[in-house]
Amino acid sequence: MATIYHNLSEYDFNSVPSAEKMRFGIIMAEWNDNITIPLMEGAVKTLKKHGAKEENIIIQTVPGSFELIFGAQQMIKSGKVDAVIAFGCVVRGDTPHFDYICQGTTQGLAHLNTISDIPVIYGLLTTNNMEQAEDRCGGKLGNKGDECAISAIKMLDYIWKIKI
Ligand code: DLZ
Repeated sequence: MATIYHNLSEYDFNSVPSAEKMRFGIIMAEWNDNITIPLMEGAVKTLKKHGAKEENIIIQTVPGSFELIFGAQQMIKSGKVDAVIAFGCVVRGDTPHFDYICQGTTQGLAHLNTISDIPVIYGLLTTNNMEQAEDRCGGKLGNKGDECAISAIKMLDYIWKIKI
């Protein structure tokens, strides 16, 4: 979580393993794409900064955050990626819809993590307003896309190490 004490883009560069041999799938929701595009761009930039190759980063879109679950599942099934990063942004509205989408998407992505061997990184922003989302996609609290990219690299490194 981003706070005034924690910027989403700050991390210890030297603690991050090389991503040179890693393959990433990024899936992003079209809803609120003023937020999800910067999240995706932040992730791509950070993955490349740590050695990921352009040809090893697949990017796909789905209509809304709720579809991230199915989209991520299909990416896993494709066998073309080692990790999936899912980006969405749900902004609270006047009805309980916000809660259903947030809970459904979160539970769906969590479930994928338990049933497959591929880590699914949680890049869903759930905010009370658009300003809070802007703060977290390259604004004053950094970019959650950066944080997700680092998590993806570290989880793959973790898996590859315990398989040895
Ligand atoms: C319907 C809907 C609403 C109201 N709000 C959002 C949102 O803030 N962010 C988002 O990513 N998607 C939203 N959606 C769309 C749903 O995620 C989904 O695409 C539709 O309910 C169709 O399944």
